[in-house]
Order: sequence, then C-alpha cells, then structure tokens
Amino acid sequence: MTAVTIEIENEIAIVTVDNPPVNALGHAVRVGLAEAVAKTDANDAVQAVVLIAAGRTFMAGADISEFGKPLAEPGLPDVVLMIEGARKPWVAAIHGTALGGGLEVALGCHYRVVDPKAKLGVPEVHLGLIPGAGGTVRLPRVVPVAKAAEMVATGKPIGAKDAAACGLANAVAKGDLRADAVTFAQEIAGKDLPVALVDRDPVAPLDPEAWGTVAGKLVAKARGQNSVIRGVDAVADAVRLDGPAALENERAIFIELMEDPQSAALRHVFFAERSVSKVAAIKGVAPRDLRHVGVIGGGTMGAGICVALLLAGLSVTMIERDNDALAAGQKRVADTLSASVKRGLISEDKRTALLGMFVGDFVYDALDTVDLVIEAVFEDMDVKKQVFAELDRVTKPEAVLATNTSYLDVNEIAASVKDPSRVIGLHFFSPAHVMKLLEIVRPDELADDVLATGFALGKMLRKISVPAGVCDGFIGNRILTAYRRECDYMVEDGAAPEEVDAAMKAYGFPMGIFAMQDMAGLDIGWAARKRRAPTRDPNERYVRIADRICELGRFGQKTGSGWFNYPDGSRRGEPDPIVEAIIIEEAAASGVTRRSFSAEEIIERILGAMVSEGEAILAEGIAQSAEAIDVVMINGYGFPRHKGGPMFAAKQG
Ligand code: 3H9
Repeated sequence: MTAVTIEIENEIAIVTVDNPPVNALGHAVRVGLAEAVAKTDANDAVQAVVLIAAGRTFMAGADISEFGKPLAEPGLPDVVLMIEGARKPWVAAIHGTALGGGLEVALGCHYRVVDPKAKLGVPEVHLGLIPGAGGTVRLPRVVPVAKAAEMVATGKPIGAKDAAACGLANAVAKGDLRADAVTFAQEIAGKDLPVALVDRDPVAPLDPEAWGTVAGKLVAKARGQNSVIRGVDAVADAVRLDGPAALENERAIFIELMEDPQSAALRHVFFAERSVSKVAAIKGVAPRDLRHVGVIGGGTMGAGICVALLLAGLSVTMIERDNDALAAGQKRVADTLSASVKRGLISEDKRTALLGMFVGDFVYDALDTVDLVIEAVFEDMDVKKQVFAELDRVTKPEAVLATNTSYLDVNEIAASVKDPSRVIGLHFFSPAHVMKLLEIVRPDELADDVLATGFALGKMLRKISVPAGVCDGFIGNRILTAYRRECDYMVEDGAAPEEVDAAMKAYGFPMGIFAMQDMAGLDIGWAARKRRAPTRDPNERYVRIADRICELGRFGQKTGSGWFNYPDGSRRGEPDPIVEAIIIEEAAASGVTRRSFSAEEIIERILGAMVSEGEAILAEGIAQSAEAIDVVMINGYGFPRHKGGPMFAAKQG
C-alpha cells in the first residue's frame, strides 16, 4: 500500500494520505508528502493541490510509536515547511480529526476547508509535549494569540464552526468535502499565493497585562504538568520572535519536553488506555443486542448512569421503590440534562428527545423487554440479592444483569440467580456520565458474550473499560483501601490530615485523600469496615480515627463536617480541633509516639502502599496488567496522569 497517492483532475492534484487507522504521520507518509510537493511543483499541468486523507480521519498527528527512536528524515517540521514553500497553493480538506502534527500540516497548507463535523486541535500537551512542527508559531499567526495559547495549553480541539469563526478554517464544506475542496482550489488557482504564516505578524496580540491574565489562568490549571507551562511559554515566545526564530525556539522546547520523564509517563498512559480493554477471551465474540437498558435506583449513581446511557442513544427505564423516590430520581436525570444544556453540551431539543427515551416505574415487571439491567442500589448484599431475585423473575432469559457494586462479591450475587452466566459487574464512577472509567468485573461463571456486551456498552458510553477479577474492591477500591489505611497510619503517627492532603496535591492529585473522603461521604467506607470487621486479622494494625469521626455523625461535606469542618455550606474544609483531639486520643490509646512527616515521605508511603497492593492484585490475576492498574488509578482516583500511574511511577524510581 502506498501511504500517499496523487491523482490529477482538471488541473487540481488530489494528494491522498492513506495510513490506517488514523493516518498518523509516520515515515512513509512524510516521505510521500515531501515527494508530492516536489512532483506537483514540477508538474505544469497542476494549478493547485488538495490534501485529503482516506478513511475515518484527517491526519491525527505524528506517529507516537516512533517517539524515542532515531528520527528518519524528513522530519515533520521540514515537511510542513516544504508544503508552505510550495509553488502551487495547497488546500487541506479536513474531516474527522486534524490533531497535532495533522493540524500542523494543515497549517503549512495555504488554505483549509473543513467538514462540518471536523475537530481541529493540538493535543500534544496530553503527551507531555508541545506542538513540534510549527504549531505554536503558525497558530497565533492565523488565530488570535489568546485562542492559540488556549488551544496549545489545554489541547482541547475546536469544531468546524469555531475554526471558521477564529480564522483557522477558510471554508466549511456544504456538501461533499472533496468536491467542495476541489471547487475551492479551482477558485484560488492562478492567484498569488498568500504570505506564508511564518512570515506573518501574530493575530491580535495582547498587551502584557491582558496576556498575564490569560497565561496565568492557563498555567493555574497545570497541576505541575510541565507541558502546559512550556506550551504557554512557547506561544508567548512565538509572538515576541520572528517566525524562523520562533520555529527554532519551539524545536528546542519540544526536544526538552521529549526528554522529560512526564512525557514518557503520558505516552505510557496513551498506549495503556488503548490496550487495557483488549481481552483475549472476547476476541471475535459478538456482544448481545443493546437498545433498552433498565437501571435500578435513582440516587446520584443510578441517575448518572441513566444520563450516560441516554447520551449514548439507549432507551432507559428507571426503577425505584415508590412514587416519591422515582420522582426524585427522574428529577435528578432531568436536572443533569438541563445542566448539560446550560453548559452548551447539548441543545434543548436534544434534551427533550433524550427525556422522551426515558421512563420510570416502581414495579420490576416494567423490565420484561430490556436487554441489560444495571443495579445501583444500596451497598448491602441482602438488598442486592432481593433486587436480583426480582430481575431473575421479570427479565428475558438472555438479558444481561449487571451490578454496580463497588466492593461486594459479584460471584455471590451471580450465584443467587438461575443463570449466573448472565451476571456481570459494571462498576461506574460518580458522576457516571462524566467519569471515563468503567471497571468490568468478571465473575467465575460469566459467559463470554456477556463480557463482550459489557465492553460494547463501555464503548457506546465512550468509557475506558478495564477488566477486573472478583475481590473486595476490585482494582481501584482495593488499592484505595490500602493507601487510605497507610494514610490513617500516618495520621495516627503524627501527620495532620491537611498535611497528607497538601502533599498529595503538590504531587499532582486534584485533592487529597481526606478531602476526597469528605466529598464522597464517610458512611460508605464505614459500612464496609464494619462488614469486614468480623474477618479482620486481630493482629493487624487498625486505626479507629475514621470510625470515631463517623460515630459523631460526621459523614463529610453533606453533614457539614467530617475529617474537616465545612462552615456555612462551604466546600473548602478547615482543620477541626475536634478531629485533632480524636487523633491525639487514638494515638495515645495505641501507644504511638507521634512525629512529623515530610511531604516526600508522605508520598513515598502512599506510593509504596499502592504498589504493594497493585502487585498482589496482579499476582492474583485481578488485573490483567500493571497498565490496567495505572489506568484505573488515573481515571478513577485522580492519580496524576503525568506521573504515569503508581506502577509506572514506581519503576521510574
Ligand atoms: C504530534 O503530533 C507531535 C507533533 O506536533 C510534532 C512532531 C515533530 N500515533 O484512540 P483510538 C492508534 S503528537 C500512533 O482507539 P479513536 C491508537 O494507538 C500526536 N498511533 O481511536 C490505536 O491503536 P490500536 C498528537 C496512534 O477513534 C488506534 O490508532 N496527536 C496515534 O477512539 C486507534 O486509536 C494526538 O495526540 C498516533 N498519533 O480516536 C492524537 N493516534 O488500535 C492521538 C492513534 O492498536 N489520537 N493511534 O490500539 C487520538 O486522540 C485518537 O486516536 C483519535 C481517534 C481521536 C485520533
């Protein structure tokens, strides 16, 4: 297969890149593009060039799998310069996603025509990098500088409408993209070439004060990620320097970041997130039909799951125990969709259409036609078993029965129905319509096509689905339990909860473990500890501080206090002398001599606890790979992505 082909139609050369799956700009594509410039320049029959990509997307970036290996010439920056310096006008015809190097190639082209559904962006920041083929230099010379900085620092792609409004796209296709791009090319053929972007002045540069505000806001969100900070620097430099000097500067920053351990970590996560949902047992296994889903429970989790399912285009029936609970659950769904309208994520018409696919009932018989049911009721084995007995009675025999339990034994739940092969664990994270992670729990009797259905659902919901074996807490909550225990030890031994939280935030977590528990509510963990109490090893160290806090009815933010105090409904917790007194009492009762902890030691101890539990999970086959553990901790528990996950971080030392 040739990665780049040229056809000539009515004096327009159509250069097609065909490098599945995402037309990454690997060596063969770069060579093909360089040759295409030379050939079309030399061909007098060619008046203009349309650059288009075959398959599902325009070029989605440099080939990440080539990173870290010796560069095979020509490099991408040179290819972009060749296109920009071509004697004939090049028109990029963009569909799907023009990302990273893909957008940089499009910026080398003299014009851009985009499909209405196309997305354009520079997501290098998510790989710990900045655009390295002129993106930070050409973007602020075609779109306003503030917009360019935002695109580089957030990596968030923009849509066609936005691209046209800010100057990135010259036209949005009205019909067939290729035909429209050819028409565009015919219109500009023979006219003077526009001034190359590198030779232009920046668009709408900001005065120093306004720039300070824009840059400050972007950097504030970096959470210690170097590529965000250096991306903002690169755009600032690109505005200050002339084009060629800015290109050199960008290259230097790109190389600096390529050698940064954060980039190695982020590239590890990129491939890990794509490999974790590949499960040998379901290769080639067809999933069961999925159109209509039942959800048991309309609490925060149940309602969030309903919203996620509706947004994926599925019909949903919610079951609650009585009219009032059902009305409250339905309101939660309607309100969440309203919030999505307010945030511009969906239109009001879409919300109305989605609510048209959503019904509720308080009798289980309403589930007689569903293809899948997800149970999201209280974490109590007896309650779950009652629900599954009802599901066994009313659902069609091939319907998949899923539990959203976060700790309970899915084998025991499965054994409670006639056909355990149709029972699976689907562990969502709250808010279920936002969080990317889905743990797919595999009980012993699970049928392969039910497992395949779990993954098919994950794909429909655009989740990162990670298979997990049955154990108390699966992958994520089991590791959470282990490192929370370690944090409890440290607190009893002398670290204040706010010191532990501050150390975690400094490492890159969005919040510390104690603030997180207060946000999630302390009662669920308390119930789990009480459940485990009879089987707990009496010789194991047990810290009673959290139990004592719960005994006072302090369940976190929702009760106004927990580990911290939340005066007047504030969401920012303040250290509380009552908690401090409990800690000191418990330390004394345990005979502990308290001492101080440095932030480094706190993080070391947390990582150590995560890794030793991770190793146990691997040894027991609960997780398929260390990558799976990293992906779970990053996407479900706030582990900083740029550290690569606990297992990766531990290997780096
Ligand atoms: C860059 O461009 C640097 C330049 O500025 C400077 C250079 C000098 N390379 O995600 P999917 C694979 S940095 C290699 O499941 P989707 C992926 O591993 C790059 N492989 O599909 C997977 O393989 P497999 C900046 C890549 O439809 C398969 O393609 N660009 C690349 O859900 C399908 O991927 C980015 O960061 C790549 N660049 O989403 C964009 N991209 O099947 C990264 C994908 O073996 N890519 N693969 O598991 C994406 O965001 C998504 O893949 C995309 C499609 C949205 C395009």
